Amino acid sequence: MTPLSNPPLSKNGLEAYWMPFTDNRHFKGHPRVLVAAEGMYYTRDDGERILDAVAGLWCVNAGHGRTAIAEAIATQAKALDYSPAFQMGHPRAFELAARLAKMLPGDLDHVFFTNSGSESVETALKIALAYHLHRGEESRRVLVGRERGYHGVNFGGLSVGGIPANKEDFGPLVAQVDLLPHTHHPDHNAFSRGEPDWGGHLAGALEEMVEKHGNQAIAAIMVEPVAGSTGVLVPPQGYLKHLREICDDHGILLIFDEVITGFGRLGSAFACEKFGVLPDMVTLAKGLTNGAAPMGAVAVRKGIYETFMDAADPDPAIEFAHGYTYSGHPLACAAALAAQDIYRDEGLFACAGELTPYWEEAVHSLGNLPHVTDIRNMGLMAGIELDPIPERPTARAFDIYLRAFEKGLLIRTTGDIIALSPPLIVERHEVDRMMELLATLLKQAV
Ligand code: PXG
Repeated sequence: MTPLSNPPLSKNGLEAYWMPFTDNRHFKGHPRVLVAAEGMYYTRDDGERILDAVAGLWCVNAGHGRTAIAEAIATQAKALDYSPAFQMGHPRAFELAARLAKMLPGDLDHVFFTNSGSESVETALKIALAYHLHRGEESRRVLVGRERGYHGVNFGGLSVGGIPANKEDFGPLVAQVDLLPHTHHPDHNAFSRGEPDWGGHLAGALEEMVEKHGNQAIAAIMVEPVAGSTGVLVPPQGYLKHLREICDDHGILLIFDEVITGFGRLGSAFACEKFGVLPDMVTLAKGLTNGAAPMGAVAVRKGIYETFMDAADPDPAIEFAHGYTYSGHPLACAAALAAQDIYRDEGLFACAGELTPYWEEAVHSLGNLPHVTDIRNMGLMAGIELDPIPERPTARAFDIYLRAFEKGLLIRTTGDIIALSPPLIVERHEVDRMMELLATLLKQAV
């Protein structure tokens, strides 16, 4: 792609934009600006190319600058720019929902559209609460999440999320929430490859929660199959199956937040297939459109959809009082359909699976470098944990992030953990380059 011609940004020109999850004051003194992207690379405003080791923000699974997606968006914009989302439809939204329903396992066969992962999370939590109400179990109001879970930034997702720093300025949040313990215990599972063999029993904490809150109190539990944002925490062997069993025993809905793991990240279309566990709902976003348009989705099992349909008045009545102006936006649907064609035609989910052993060897080759205290991986994801600089948590990893950007590598850091999740088109020589650069940076780390 040809970079657009961009007037250089003056310090003043940076000021008005209040940037999300960004140290605005530092950034505006040391801006990092991207102007183009193609394949595995971004181009910076100084013309230098940057190797993308995080698929943008875990979303550009088919690589950047996919012409077919760009053309699908343009064609759609010319034909039908916007269609009201309520009491009306357009063909692409039905086509995309049917396609996702076909891709998803089991009877996860109805799809509600949103515009982001955060909105998918809110939507799923609201479906869970209303579902129990419609079934006459109105006592089920408790929503369960997990420590170190990330479910976006809206109130429901923050409430079931397990990152204290994201919550502390905004309370009171949703009242009836409880959190399971996280599964990351380096004393037992450091340097695991794939699923750690220690920790499956931690799912049993859900059983204890049922006792604590009462038999018909918990509505749903939401977990990321592999926690992404808090540093790639892979579930211990048997953990997710165990959660499923406890949910079945106690009538609790199991929601997998697959905003990151959906669309091939683990070598299968969805993590629920990879782990052989069928959740009641799946939240999606990011790779749905290859990052090319904002879009999210919630897939629900047939019985959930039918419960809403059966519970509503026979006279004209809206079954679920929820939705967004841009639910199923035509441009987003066009982008998503084109992205799904690419994933299918290029067999990208299988490519990710085939490259996984190579990726695993490559990331674990960094294990003996200075400051590295743990490495874990699954599919094309990896977390590299560093010991923090005393009194300055996050500073060591963030310094590596800044120097990586200078040297032409895009990584992501969270706390003192480096997170990697390259586009699924990544090739071995690019994996090698990522590891060479990271090894050099780790050797020079402060
Ligand atoms: N659920 C999960 C599991 C996520 O990873 C969201 C919900 C929210 O999605 P939206 O589209 O509202 O941002 C996410 C988002 C990072 C990082 O580097 C991760 C996310 C977003 C931005 C950065 O860890 N995940």
